[in-house]
Order: sequence, then structure tokens, then C-alpha cells
Amino acid sequence: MEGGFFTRGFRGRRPAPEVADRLPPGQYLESGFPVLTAGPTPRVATDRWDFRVVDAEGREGSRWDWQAFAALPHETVKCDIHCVTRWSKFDTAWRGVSVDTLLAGVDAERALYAVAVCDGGYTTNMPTSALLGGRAWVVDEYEGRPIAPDHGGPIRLLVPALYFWKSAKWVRGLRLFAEDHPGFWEVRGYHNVGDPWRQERYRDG
Ligand SMILES: Nc1nc2c(c(=O)[nH]1)N[C@H]1C(S)=C(S)[C@@H](COP(=O)(O)O)O[C@H]1N2
Ligand SMILES: [Mo]
Repeated sequence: MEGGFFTRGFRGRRPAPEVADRLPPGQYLESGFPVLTAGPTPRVATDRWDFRVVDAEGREGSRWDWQAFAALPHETVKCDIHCVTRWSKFDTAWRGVSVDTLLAGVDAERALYAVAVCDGGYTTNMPTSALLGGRAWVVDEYEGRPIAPDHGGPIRLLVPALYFWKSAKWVRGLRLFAEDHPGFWEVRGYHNVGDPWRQERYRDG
């Protein structure tokens, strides 16, 4: 009895090695899919949707409307995601357009920093390098279906190597800059990069 109780409790707190190896420090495994949004879920009609890139000189670059975006080459992505509130979810499956494709026309050497801009006004910043080289996608499918509105549908950014607050929901574009411009959570003290393996949760800690 006592041993059984102890074993269950022990297992509850310490994940199996194959799980522990994939959990960044301070994270626990979540099987559900929590919704975390600052503010209401914005709704945008796809016939009024577009995705825009603005370069480091402030010039409007590429623009795709809904149909043009849908026609871009899509990839499937399976990844673990890590929220700064300490839940991680394994093997999430998405489909979308690589940010490499969306930034193909941009001089990335000048544009060292990026800000994702969204319907509803949320923003988040990161180094442009964190979005390139097969590290980030603008996704329009989750688990084989359109993304639910609360999870960013119709379209969100997916940057699995960074804490999930960088994966901007309802993303409408990327603005590039020569210097860093902190976004919604970053001006409130969260980290400008946000690597979960380095526990880059807060700017000063
Ligand atoms: N536009 C927008 N994107 C956002 C947020 C938000 O409030 N607005 N929250 C961020 C945070 S803190 C997290 S953890 C994830 C949560 O995504 P989910 O609700 O699909 O789990 O979205 C991120 N992207
Ligand atoms: Mo978050």
C-alpha cells in the first residue's frame, strides 16, 4: 500500500527519461492544449486578410492575400511547444509556409530583428535569425484541420525553438528592423529571445 502510493506520487512528479529529455528545464508535460490570449479573440474575414513584410528601411515588401498565401508551397511540421507558464506539449502537427519563403526578398543582413504584428494589436519580437533556416512557419493547419480561432486561426506564426509567446496568433505580417523593438510581453519584462532550453523567461533573469 505504502509503496504503491509512494511510487504513484513519485512518478507524478518525475517524468520518464524519454519525456524528461524533451522537457526544457522547469517545464511539465501537458496533454491538453491550453489557450493563452491577452484580450479577446479577433475575427478576420479571409477576403480582407493579407500578410505583409516590411523591410528594415520601412519599405513595404512582399504582400500575399488569402489566395496567394494558400498557393505558396506548404510544409508539414511536427514539433514540441513550450509555454513560459511552464507547460510543454509534444508532437504538435502543423502545416504552413516556411518563413524562409516569406522573407526570400529581404536583405536579412540589415534586418537583424523582426517583429510579428497581429490582428488585435499583439506584437512579439525576436532576432530574424530565429525565423530563418527552417526554424519558423506561418501555419494555417493544426492536426490536419484549419486552426481554431482561439489558437490563432486562420493563421499563426510557429517558432517552436522559442517560448510559445513568440508564436504570434492571428499574425498579419513581419516588420524587420536594424535594431531590436520589444513586443507586447517583451516590454513587460519577458525576454527578447526566449530560448526555453536556456530558460530565457525574463529580460533580466
Ligand atoms: N496575437 C496573439 N498571439 C499570441 C498571444 C496573444 O495573446 N495574442 N499569446 C501568446 C502566448 S503567451 C502563448 S503561450 C501562445 C498560446 O497559444 P495557444 O493559445 O494556441 O496555446 O500564443 C502566443 N501568441
Ligand atoms: Mo505564454
